[in-house]
Amino acid sequence: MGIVMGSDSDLPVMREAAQILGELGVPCEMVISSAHRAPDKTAEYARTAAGRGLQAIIAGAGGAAHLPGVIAAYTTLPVIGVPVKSGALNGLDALYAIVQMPAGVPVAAVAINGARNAGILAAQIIALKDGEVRRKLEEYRAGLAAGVEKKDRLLRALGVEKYLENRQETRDTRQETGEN
Ligand code: RP5
Repeated sequence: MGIVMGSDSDLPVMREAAQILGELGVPCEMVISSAHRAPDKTAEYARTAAGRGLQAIIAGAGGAAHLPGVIAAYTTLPVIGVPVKSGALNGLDALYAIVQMPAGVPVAAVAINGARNAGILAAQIIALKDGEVRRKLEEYRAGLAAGVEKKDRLLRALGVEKYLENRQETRDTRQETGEN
């Protein structure tokens, strides 16, 4: 899997794609390129991606976010675009730039800063032909369902007020210990 970003300032967001892909057992490479500042490098990366065995590309950029679209123009691999929140328009500029591709050259856009979902969607593409990744995705989904079940049980046990107090305390502890 290729994860490309327009600048190192996108890295804190884009590493979430790499993290979930790692958990799902999909190897990936991370690359900084730019549709505007390094157009030749971007074109070369996209042109050679399929030949190097990549099966999809995740591309994240902020502002005038042309990186995913330009990559999509140079390859028929599926491209997943991540609008990165940056600058005065808070990511809306990047979202519109990524989602409004002309007919014929699609980019699958995820939410602003939605790099984790980009990783999961990329893994789902890989899972079409890779049973082990599919199994890990199923496990991941089961974990999500178990998380909802746990919260539901706790809400029933504590009631609304105590649940919210407990939730706030958990958040405060997470912030203190630097956990997400
Ligand atoms: C975009 O411009 C990048 O993807 C980044 O999100 C934004 C700002 O880049 P830097 O000025 O931080 O390098 O091309």
